[in-house]
Amino acid sequence: TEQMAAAMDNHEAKAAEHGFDNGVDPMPGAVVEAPSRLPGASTLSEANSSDKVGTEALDGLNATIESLDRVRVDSTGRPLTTNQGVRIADNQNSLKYGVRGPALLEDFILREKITHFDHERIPERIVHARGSGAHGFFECYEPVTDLTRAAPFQQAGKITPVFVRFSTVAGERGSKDTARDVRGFAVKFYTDEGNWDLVGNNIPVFFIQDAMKFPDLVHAVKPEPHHQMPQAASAHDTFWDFVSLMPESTHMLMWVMSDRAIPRSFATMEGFGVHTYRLVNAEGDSVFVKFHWKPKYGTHSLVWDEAVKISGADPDYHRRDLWERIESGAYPEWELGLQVFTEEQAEQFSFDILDATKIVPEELVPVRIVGRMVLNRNPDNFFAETEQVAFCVAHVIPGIDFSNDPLLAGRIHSYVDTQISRLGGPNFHEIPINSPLAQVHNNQRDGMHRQAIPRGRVAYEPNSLAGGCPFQAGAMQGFVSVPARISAKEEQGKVRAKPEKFADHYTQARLFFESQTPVEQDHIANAFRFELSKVTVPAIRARMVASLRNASEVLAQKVADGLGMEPLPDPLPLALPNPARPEVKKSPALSLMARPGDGSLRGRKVALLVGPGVDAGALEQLQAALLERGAVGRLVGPRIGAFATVAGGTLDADASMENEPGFLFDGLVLPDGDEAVAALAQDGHTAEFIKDQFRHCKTILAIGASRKLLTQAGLPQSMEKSMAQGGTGLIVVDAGQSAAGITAFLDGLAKHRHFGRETDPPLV
Ligand code: HDD
Repeated sequence: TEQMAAAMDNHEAKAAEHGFDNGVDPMPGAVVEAPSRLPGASTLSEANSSDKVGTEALDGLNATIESLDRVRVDSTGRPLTTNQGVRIADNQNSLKYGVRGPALLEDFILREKITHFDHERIPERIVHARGSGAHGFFECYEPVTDLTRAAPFQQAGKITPVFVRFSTVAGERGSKDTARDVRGFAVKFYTDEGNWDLVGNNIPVFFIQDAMKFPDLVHAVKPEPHHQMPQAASAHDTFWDFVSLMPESTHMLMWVMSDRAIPRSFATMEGFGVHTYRLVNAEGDSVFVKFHWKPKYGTHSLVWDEAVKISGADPDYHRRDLWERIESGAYPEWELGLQVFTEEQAEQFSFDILDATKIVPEELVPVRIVGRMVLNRNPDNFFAETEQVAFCVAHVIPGIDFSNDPLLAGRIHSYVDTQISRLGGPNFHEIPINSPLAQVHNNQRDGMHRQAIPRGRVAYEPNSLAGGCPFQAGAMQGFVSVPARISAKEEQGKVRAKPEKFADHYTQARLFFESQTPVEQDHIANAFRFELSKVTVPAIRARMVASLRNASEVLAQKVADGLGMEPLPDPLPLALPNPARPEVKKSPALSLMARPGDGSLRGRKVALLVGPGVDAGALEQLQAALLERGAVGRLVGPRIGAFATVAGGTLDADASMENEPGFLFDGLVLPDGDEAVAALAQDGHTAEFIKDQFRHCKTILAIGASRKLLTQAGLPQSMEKSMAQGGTGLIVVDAGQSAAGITAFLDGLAKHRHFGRETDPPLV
């Protein structure tokens, strides 16, 4: 019994090491304050449901927090130890024979430290290496039991914890956030019935139709193998060589050349499951479904010139934005929508629902909103959570099933497979961020890094020695695949071929382009122009323009003009000369402008320029007004630090024009105060700051004397006049009218951009 008591004591102390404060003082006199979470990190509902649908979730403990507490380590007040728990007396000096003598091989402390360090990198993801993650929850608005038995959709108010990772595709782990690229949008639902991973993108279609082409696509877009350039960019020969030879990629290219590929924030992009999946209800009836995430804050993007500049000044732009939104309580939020249709409906569509290069237009099948997802907790440790999280398309739960999409089929294999080398073996499901909240019981055994200690001598089934356990759950509780029949027409047996409608490569590319607003169409044309101008082989440029002619003559002509290409090359021959007539010719839902969001300013950043002798009044009012709306107003000076104000007070600038250039802000306020304006006028950064804000169509407010900074920056006088009335986002007011100016500024900021003043090439 004594031995047992000692063992128990030891056990409790062990738990304390991992952050459970059980009152055991590890070092006499040490002050132990071991918070199990970072201060300020938010938590969510204690019970597994919110009180009321649509309200803020309650503070308290959450299922994922508890399960991860098991392994959280907090070293506050603890002595340094080896990995064997041996306390280390000296962490400065290796063990030597005399102070000037040789280091000794027996120094197990040095060797352990260096050995661990030597092995602290793991392979980065083959694609989507650059990413950022967050915890949160999914809340069901209404039971969807008629369509699915999937656990998250069974009751209104049901809360399911999630972990989400956003990513770029092509760049390496340390590459810039604002590359032109697709964004990954991967959601892990820790449901009562096992983990469900919805591994999607911010674009609802894909480049290719068959997984057979995925390695080719990735090899084409990644840095070229001989010199490993360019990093995180599709603007190079091999990418355009490949896609111009693969007309099925044209629809996706339209999306990737649109502003969708340079989002302002992860919080302002849509998410899509891309493939057609199935929902299955308790009776076993199934329907097809497409998953949509609709951002509460609307869809907003950067402009290209801005994205390029941000990648230099803040390569972590999206990561920082996500982190700061969560820390400040401006939680990113999306609604989950389902597009549901039957097999019979699908057979009538002009496109094939197994083709991942096609959408189902929202005008054809409306999106039914069934819940929301809120991200409200930053990870404690990037590596342990965001890097080690393993999303697998094969992770589905009862109530969710696959379609026969051939791209999806390859993905079902690829994700589990890749984790085995990336995370070092088949037990990656035991890494805490990946382990389900649902219990795991099976006869799989051993392998690298096994954590679980299965008891008993039985690791097979059927068995009598363990009473037949673990036992098959049966059709009522277990996962049952939909007994889908291949349609009667398809009795060809094994073939390497595609259905006919897959050969319509252009109808939906045209639909996308023609559904954009003129500004968006211009941006698409300019993006093609930019990317193809980086292609060194003229024949590749010509082939791409030849392909675009099949989607839109207007677009092809614009791109050709931008490339100095004359005459236009003949259109590429069509694989399917007479495609079925599309149901929808214009889909307004495809425009970014269609989703302005809730009109709030949450998560926006505004620069308030200051200098010596600044008039602080309006700036202080603005800062308060912004804060109230969940936005941040930062004082930016010629240098950081305090500046005396006209009224004899001080304003403390926490940013300088050098360390936070203008393009990092969503809006700009220029202050009144003759002396401050004179000081700003002498600093060359000021004109750059204003020009970038102007060029990127952001809201600018100039108060009183600062009007002359606009002139100095070379902003067109004519515009200034026509803009004085507002509407174009450049607001110029006299000192006495600052209250009206503030109101107009906040309204302008809510509109995000003022493309009315955009010109190509830019005026300034
Ligand atoms: Fe993929 C990662 C999304 C096609 C093979 N993919 C990956 C991630 C996302 C997607 C979001 C990152 C997950 C994370 O954050 O860890 N991928 C997509 C979408 C696709 C798609 C929406 C088309 C509809 N992917 C696709 C195909 C294949 C893969 C066709 C292979 C046949 N994808 C992978 C992968 C990755 C991956 C190699 C790399 C790292 C990982 O899986 O975990 O297995």
